[in-house]
Amino acid sequence: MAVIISGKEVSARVRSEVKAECEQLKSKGICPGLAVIIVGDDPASKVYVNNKKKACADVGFVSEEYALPAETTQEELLALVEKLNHRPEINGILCQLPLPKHLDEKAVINAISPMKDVDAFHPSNVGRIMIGDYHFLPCTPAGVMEMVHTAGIEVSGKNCVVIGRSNIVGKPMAMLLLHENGTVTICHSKTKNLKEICSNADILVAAVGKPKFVKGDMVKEGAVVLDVGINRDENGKLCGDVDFEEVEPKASYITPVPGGVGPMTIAMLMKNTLMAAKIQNNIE
Ligand code: L34
Repeated sequence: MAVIISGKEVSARVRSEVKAECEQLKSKGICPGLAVIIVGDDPASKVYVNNKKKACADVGFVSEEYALPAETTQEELLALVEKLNHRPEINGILCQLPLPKHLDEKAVINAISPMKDVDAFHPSNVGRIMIGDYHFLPCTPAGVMEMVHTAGIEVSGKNCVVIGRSNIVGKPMAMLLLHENGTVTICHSKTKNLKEICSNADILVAAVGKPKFVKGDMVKEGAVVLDVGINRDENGKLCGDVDFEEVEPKASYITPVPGGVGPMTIAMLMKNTLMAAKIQNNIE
């Protein structure tokens, strides 16, 4: 029987902290502002962006949504980013990924001013994370770490296994675990004996993007299992990268999907936007 780490509860606490700090900033005449760009009509992206908008309203930020048609050109998108870079009342800029295929994600990420890059996807922010000298952490891995800290889980000296090596989750996730002195292994589609490596993990992070990929026989008794996936199963129901039914009885801690890492991603975005507003107004 595992302890279920509720992303709903932890994110509510983080958001209430952000809200309190936002009130203090407002008393100084500063109101954090976040611009969210979404291109096309991917239904999942729409849900996530809508959740971000609601979170902004909840903590007291101003948010602007730019819902652009799927046919938007690279030039139009870059022009919007450039305009937002220059607006002082906008502290954070986020372009929801994935973008339609004809658009160049890398170029868009590069165009966002690093100080407004609340996703921490810009190469200069990625480099800063690598050397441990950063302002922002990418929202999803930071959200996972926040859950780990809240549950009182010690990372130092533990065998940490991250399945998945994306720039957005897998790679920065491994780096954050390393910063806390975990012994980190990154697994991916070319990894041999994946099952054996996973079975040795004290802390297992699943960021594969495949429904119920992590089965009970891949998990050590008493392991901490952190599920970053959001997929739909054969019945169209939301599920993670972990087969919760099989894994939960073996784990000591586990995060659910939904109500796990997803809400944490949004809470950490609020935290980053608050930080961006403080830095841009020379507070702290
Ligand atoms: N630029 N693109 C950019 N930044 C990000 O941080 C993201 N991500 C990922 C996709 N693209 C991005 C998100 O926002 C994933 N993601 C995200 C955000 C919120 C939720 C899930 C993923 C979320 O709210 N999840 C809910 C369920 C939502 C539902 O009903 O479908 C949950 O409880 O997990």
